[in-house]
Amino acid sequence: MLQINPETVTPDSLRTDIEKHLKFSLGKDAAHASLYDWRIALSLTLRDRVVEPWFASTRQTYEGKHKRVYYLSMEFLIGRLIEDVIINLDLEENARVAMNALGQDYHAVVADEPDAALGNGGLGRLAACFMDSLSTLAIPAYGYGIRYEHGLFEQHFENGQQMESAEAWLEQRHVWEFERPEVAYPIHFGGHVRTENGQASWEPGETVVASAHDTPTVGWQGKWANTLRLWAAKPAALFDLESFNRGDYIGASVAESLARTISRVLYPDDTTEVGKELRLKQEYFFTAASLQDILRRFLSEGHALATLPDHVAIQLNDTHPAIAGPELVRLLVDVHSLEMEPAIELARATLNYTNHTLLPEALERWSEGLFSRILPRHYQIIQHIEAAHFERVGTQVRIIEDGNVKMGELAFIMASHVNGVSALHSDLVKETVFADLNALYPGRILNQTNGVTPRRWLHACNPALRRVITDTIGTGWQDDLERLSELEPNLDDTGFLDAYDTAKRSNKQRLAQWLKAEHGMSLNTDAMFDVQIKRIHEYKRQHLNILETIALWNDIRANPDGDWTPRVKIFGGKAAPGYVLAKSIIRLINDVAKTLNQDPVTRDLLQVVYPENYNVSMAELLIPASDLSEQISTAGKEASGTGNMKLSLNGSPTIGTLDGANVEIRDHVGEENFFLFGLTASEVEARRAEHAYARNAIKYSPRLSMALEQIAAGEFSGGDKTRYQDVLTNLYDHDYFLVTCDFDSYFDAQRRVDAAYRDQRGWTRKAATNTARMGWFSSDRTIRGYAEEIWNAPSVR
Ligand code: GPU
Repeated sequence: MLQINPETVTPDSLRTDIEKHLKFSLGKDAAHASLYDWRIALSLTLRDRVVEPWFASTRQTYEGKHKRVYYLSMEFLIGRLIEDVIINLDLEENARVAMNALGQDYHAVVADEPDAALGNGGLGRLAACFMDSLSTLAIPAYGYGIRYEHGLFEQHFENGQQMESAEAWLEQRHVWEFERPEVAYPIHFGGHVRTENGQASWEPGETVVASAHDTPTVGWQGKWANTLRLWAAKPAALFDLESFNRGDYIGASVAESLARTISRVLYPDDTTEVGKELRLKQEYFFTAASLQDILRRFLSEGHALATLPDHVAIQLNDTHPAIAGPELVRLLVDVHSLEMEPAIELARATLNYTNHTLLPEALERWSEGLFSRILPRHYQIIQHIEAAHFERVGTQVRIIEDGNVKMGELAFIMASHVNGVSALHSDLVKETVFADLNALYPGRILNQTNGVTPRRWLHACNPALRRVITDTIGTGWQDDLERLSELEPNLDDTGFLDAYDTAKRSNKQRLAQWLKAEHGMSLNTDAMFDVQIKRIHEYKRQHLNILETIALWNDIRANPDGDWTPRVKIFGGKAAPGYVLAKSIIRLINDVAKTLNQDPVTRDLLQVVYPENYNVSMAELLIPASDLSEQISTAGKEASGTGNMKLSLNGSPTIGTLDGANVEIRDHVGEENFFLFGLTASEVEARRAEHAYARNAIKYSPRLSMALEQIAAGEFSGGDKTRYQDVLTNLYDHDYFLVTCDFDSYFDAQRRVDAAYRDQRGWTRKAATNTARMGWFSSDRTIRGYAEEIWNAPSVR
């Protein structure tokens, strides 16, 4: 294990290197340097200090012949990297001093970095937290994904409506990566399969090149660093001169444009299926490149192919890389001449699959026509996999059915272990989507409850609370988060609670200042900050929240001098551009905000704010400032949630349903520190079977009826009675997510929150208890679970 040389990290040495980079890497002198120049110079200075631990880790893995973990994911939602590196190398203070000495504002420099938004939401952010934990735990690992030229779109509001524009993070120099032009693999598509003497060979129609870009991911205290390897698509030959000479000017650039398209843009769909040819090509592109790279590294160490699972564990992040099964078989059979059956078994022993949703619309399936046109050889191999599976279990759960290739079934059958992401979700995976396969392969499905990295989601984003914790229990909790339980004896200590409260207040001030400066919004910082931040989706039920807001507004207006608890409702999140109803919900929130915030009678008691373009960096400001965490999905629909963990950890009790990881959070923090409401997963199923359940719920809830009538009357839409027809029809006639049925229970829970918040000391105690009891939700614990129960890949330490 490498120890960082203390001489390379003093403020003076940092300053010297920043000046050197400014001059020699950027060609600027201090007098003419922009904020951007300073940021790049600081980043390069920091990056230099990651290289040694990175080399040392790689060397140690090779020398010790350690098993490697490969995490294949379409998304890595890493956000800004500068602070990650500063924190993990413990350089915060020295970097600040160095920048000050250079006349620069450290915070402004850090905030200049664009977010790397290479993901949509929870699934992508989980992958980023896992990379942090793998490095902190010194488990040799590679993350493999796509180097999208454009990350998740930027969101703007026009008249309250979501508008999207292309995100362009790579227009600025991406300093953290090292381009590896020598690491490049051909990736084929289309064509046909020729069979001669029983030997199949794939004669592809198109070829692009996958080119590697490596970002080191350094763990806590810089003791270990792994690699995030992202693939960019390049044309196989820059220009087809032969076509050009024949006069086929368009044909001459076809290969080039296909290549440029593949890694061009992240699909902006969260838990909904895409089903587009380009998406299939993206999935195959990065999976095939990663597997060639894995096999090359494995063979270079001189191992026999039969020992692959002893040295390699591959984790598939949802079904997006599920083509890894047939692709690995193809490499073993067509390239390395293994027989089909042992190749299937070897691939299966190496692969594992994580399921992240039960929503039927998210389960990937490809039409046989499309699939066999793009990947004809894989189509054949899947038929072999299906045959081997029938042979083994006798019954027929099919991979190819009704004209579709079903990626969930493929991933399951080709995995050693399948896991869900919370206890409830894993049980439901066994009982619902994979009930048949679970019976045929008992024991294959496991649970690994998600977690979050405490380095970014407490230490880095919440310095005020970090200090209170360290003053109370000392340091060391950052990589041993269960030590937060040592706060427990202080939960009745006035001095501790005062300090905790002061930290929360300063975080609320910090957020208010930022919202004022960046979004022109003014917040009452004495009010409760009630936060719902996540993708906009019917199952997450932002509309339940806004309906309750309208009902509360009505109650306050009816009795303005009542004993109200002032609140600011804060929303953040994007909708998939094609998700019409989610976009209506966004507009409704903005319309309600406009109406309420103008009401002189209520605006100090109830305010609604929805800053546009929610992203990781905004989350880092919102989460520490939150008082109440909204986790209000329809029970059975949220696989886990991870925002729920970040908010609770940062002292924001949850109002929520028994869904996903909420169940386990409530078990840990105690039911008195969690505001539970709503139907359970099994009650949801039963209620849906009842006749006219939504209309009945509306009829018997005067508050809900009134709120819906106000929307219908155009009260929030300048008299326009049709604007929210889609939302209303949905709730009256197709309320699949049971917003109407959970409304009263939610409204009552919110009033319990109001009462609890009025007891300020009692509330601070609840908030602090949440922090003290959330240690189990570190992604370090999650990764230990994967390492022991799935990968059999020990820490090198
Ligand atoms: N999730 Br599938 C996504 O963010 N995107 C997806 O495409 C799929 C799942 C989320 C789940 O909705 C969330 O409950 C979970 O916490 C997260 O994955 C990580 O497991």
